[in-house]
Amino acid sequence: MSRELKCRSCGEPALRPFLSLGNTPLADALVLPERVDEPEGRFPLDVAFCTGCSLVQILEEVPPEQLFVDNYLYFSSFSDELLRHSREHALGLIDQRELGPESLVVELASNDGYLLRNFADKGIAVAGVDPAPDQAEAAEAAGIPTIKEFFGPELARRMRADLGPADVIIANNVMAHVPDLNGFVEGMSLLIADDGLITVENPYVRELIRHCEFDTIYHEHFCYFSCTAVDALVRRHGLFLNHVEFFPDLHGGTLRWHIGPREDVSDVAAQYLDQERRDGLDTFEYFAAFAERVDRIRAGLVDQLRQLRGDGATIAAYGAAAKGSTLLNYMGIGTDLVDFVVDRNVHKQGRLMPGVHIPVRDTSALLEEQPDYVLMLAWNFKDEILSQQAEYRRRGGKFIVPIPNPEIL
Ligand code: DWN
Repeated sequence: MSRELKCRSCGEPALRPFLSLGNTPLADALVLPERVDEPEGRFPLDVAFCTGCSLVQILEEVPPEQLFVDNYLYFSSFSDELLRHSREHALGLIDQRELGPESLVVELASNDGYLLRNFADKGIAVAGVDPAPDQAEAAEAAGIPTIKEFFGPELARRMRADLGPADVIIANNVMAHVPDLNGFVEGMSLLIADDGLITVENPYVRELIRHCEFDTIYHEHFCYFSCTAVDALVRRHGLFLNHVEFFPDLHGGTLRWHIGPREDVSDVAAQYLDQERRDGLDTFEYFAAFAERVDRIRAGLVDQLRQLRGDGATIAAYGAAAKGSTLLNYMGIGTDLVDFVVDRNVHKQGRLMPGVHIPVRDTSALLEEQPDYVLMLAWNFKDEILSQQAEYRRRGGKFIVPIPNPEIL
């Protein structure tokens, strides 16, 4: 249900909508073929800017149990690039923080243990938190203790009492996914040690706007963060945004915010905050023209696919990604244009894309069927996928990268 227009962070009735992507199905709720005739939930996907604290957020609030517990199919370990990035992050923290057997590292949204295993392999005590049952089970099977609950102040207090304060808390691609944003941050402030470090990674809203990454908007992502919005959010809970790292190629442009209970703001963090003020990320005007740009992409891509199809070309897609679901549904791209989607995630194979019901197959289908074109829905892993599909391309197959402007490779 659409909630009263109050900001999820500061609580002010100061939200100004700037984009509507229509009523869309849940992006990760891939459909079992035998249930294709059952009604699929569709929810408004409208995005607003808070003129009080600069947080960009969607207006609809789908219950997190429906998003992340009932049949959540996302497993982090299906991307080599993400595994490499995570390992580098872990080894860097072990070195910089001089972590050892007496240390405690907690990851919020630990998924299948893809990141914490880098700490556990070094004998460092770890605790994962993830309510998604299948992912938590996979983590436990890999020897990563995982608490199958949503994180908040109450769980933070229990964890601190049972395990002690955390030397490091890692929260990658989760702070954007929590409806109770203040409860989540308060929980981190309760669990972190006085000299501890919290690292939070999320896509950077500046990159979403710059590269028109509208497809990264879906109901799992309640918020889309700038440094300005994160700074206001954490200070409300006695925490400080002390440093920022930028990863331009991860998920379309990701920031890693270094947050702690002691104020020690680096020059880099100060520069990000200052640059955002100069660029206007704390104003509605920065976001006002985005909808128009999104519609231009829609018109261009759909026309291009229709023209290729009309010329007799065969078209498939790569990546049964949540972003792919947003793009296909917003653009109305179905089996009239795309025959099938391929994906390495075995839990997604054999299902149908939400809403448009395009079948998902194993990536081997690209060589079996050799479609003329493949729409790259998981464009954020472009290099990894192009390298992996060198044989398909050698045989003359071409990829269409839809964002920021349709490009044929
Ligand atoms: O925030 C989130 C981001 C981080 O990941 C989650 N809420 C949901 C998820 O969003 P997504 O599904 O858009 O993420 P990905 O990781 O961009 O999806 C990529 C898809 O492509 C996955 O289904 C895995 C698949 N894949 C593949 O088939 N072959 C990925 C790679 C790299 C590959 O080589």
